[in-house]
Amino acid sequence: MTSPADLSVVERDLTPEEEQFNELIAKDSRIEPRDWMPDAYRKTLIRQISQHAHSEIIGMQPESNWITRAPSLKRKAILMAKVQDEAGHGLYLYSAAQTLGISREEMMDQLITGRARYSSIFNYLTPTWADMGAIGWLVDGAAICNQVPLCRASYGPYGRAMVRICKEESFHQRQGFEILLELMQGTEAQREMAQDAVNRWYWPSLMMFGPPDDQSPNSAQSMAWNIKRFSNDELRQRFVGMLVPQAAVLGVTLPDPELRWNEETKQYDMSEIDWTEFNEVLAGRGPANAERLRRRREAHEEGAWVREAAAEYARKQAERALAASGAVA
Ligand code: FAQ
Repeated sequence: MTSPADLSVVERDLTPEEEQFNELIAKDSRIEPRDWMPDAYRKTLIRQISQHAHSEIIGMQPESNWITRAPSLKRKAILMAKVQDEAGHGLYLYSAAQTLGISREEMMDQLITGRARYSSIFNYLTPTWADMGAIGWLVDGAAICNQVPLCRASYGPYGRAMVRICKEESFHQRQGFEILLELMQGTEAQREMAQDAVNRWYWPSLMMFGPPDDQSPNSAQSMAWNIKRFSNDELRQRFVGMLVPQAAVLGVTLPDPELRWNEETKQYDMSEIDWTEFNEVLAGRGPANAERLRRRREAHEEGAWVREAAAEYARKQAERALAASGAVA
């Protein structure tokens, strides 16, 4: 019989490994790297985790752009720490993907040759300081909303990496909120700058949750495998519900004239998202796609000597360890 845990299995008797895998999923237990898993499960995880890792790495660029121009020493130190955190998230996630059998080199090659996806959100420009506030509040806010349920993802190394990542993302979200709050309590020009940044980042942050449910080819299977716990639209709704009271505290307006509470559905009604813009960004034609990849490629090339030096050091250490063990024996 076809199990709900593997929608791709046609009607036939399951192998003992498939039975065991399905049982673990049905019990909401974790799958660990040495456990048997269907190829499609492995592929889905490699796809999602590597895309996620690439997003963290490319996601350093829009903000690192402001490190040298942060308005005070305190802001500069906070921003540097945040950007470093994103690098760390990328590294945990690459490590989690490696446990599934893909190498770091292969993932990096997919990224720099433009064959890999990363989140659409990082292809937008950051022309003002208020963008640092909007990224923290909206982009990290959306990331938390999407990622807290991933702490319970069925694949152990992914779920465990997400626990630490989410703790750091909460700090990021608060620092963004605080930047906007300070600007909103400032001069008229600062308030305008904050509102303008919110206007530019609001819709792209809603697109981070992915296409609408009826156009999301991966959701059903990922939910059956307990990788995704909620659908793209469910999480998007939850995010908007979180933003409305926070926007009121900040004193900013969310740029959707149709946004209102619907007592019947118990959720917010909102305008249609411009999915043409989303598809354009995914096709590589967003405002900063080319720039982001160019910078990533350059950084990769400039870092070649570091990778070579580290590999050589590791080789020498291994050689010494071998010689030492030989000496003891
Ligand atoms: N951008 O069938 P679905 C961060 C693709 S947060 C680009 O719904 P799925 C923190 C999707 O890959 C950002 N592509 O796919 C930070 C699929 O393409 P494929 C990263 C998108 O996987 C903050 C196709 O559309 N977060 O980095 C997007 O079930 C500040 C069909 O879509 C994560 O990656 C998009 N927005 O659901 C860092 C979270 N949406 O592969 C720095 C983990 C969809 O079939 C500064 N990932 N696509 O060719 C997920 O939760 C899921 O993968 C979704 C997509 C929800 C993103």
